[in-house]
Amino acid sequence: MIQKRILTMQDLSCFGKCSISMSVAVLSACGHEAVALPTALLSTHTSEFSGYTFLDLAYEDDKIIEHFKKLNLKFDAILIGYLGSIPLIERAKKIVEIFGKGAVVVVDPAMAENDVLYSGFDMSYVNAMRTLCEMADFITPNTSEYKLLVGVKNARVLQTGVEKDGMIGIRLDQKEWLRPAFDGQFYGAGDAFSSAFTGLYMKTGELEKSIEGALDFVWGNINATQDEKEKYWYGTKFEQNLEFLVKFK
Ligand code: PXL
Repeated sequence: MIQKRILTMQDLSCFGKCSISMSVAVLSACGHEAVALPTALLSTHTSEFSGYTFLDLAYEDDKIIEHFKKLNLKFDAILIGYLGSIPLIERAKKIVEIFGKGAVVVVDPAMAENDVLYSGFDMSYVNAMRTLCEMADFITPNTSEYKLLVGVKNARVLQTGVEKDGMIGIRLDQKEWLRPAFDGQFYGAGDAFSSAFTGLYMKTGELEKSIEGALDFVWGNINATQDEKEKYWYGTKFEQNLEFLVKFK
């Protein structure tokens, strides 16, 4: 297998099984070289935790981008996840402008859940996110984010968390892939999907197979977590399921 180099740009939430720490693990399990560009440093993710710290790294990212430019780094894919501020959305757009040519660009517009914007976001964030999404090849909004992004042009839309008759899954155009749904909220499932989809797509080059593989990975993570939901209320037990991605062909 030819190894691909994938830039993953999202926050580092120290505790919480999501974002960049999960993304590096997932992309590596798919066999790729993951280049981690943190957008913000938080003590935890922002869902259900209170008192979390948040350091915006936009100015540091400018210096990192300049250094990457000097090194003439090239990426086969760019995956953009949770950003955290409008200046960070601007940095993500800069990344796509500078390094996006010839790369597959995936944007997970992580900003809302259950029709509520994540803590700290407002409509100006949503509008800025729309302009970033128009620069992507693929976007992976959940149903709440999908509604905020109606009318976005250019990107192909992999809608996550699509629910139907006790089933849940992914929609692309008119096609759906569904699995039995679990009760409750599983944080980081969207992050796992966007990373696994990017990793598997760059591994196989096959769109539908990669969607299905990423969905199976996420479903397996949730299945492994549901019995210990009290203990792992903040994220999913994805680690022992990484093997699925290693073996995926
Ligand atoms: O899982 C999405 C996510 C990523 N990063 C941070 C978050 C969230 C969701 O709440 O708060 C910091």
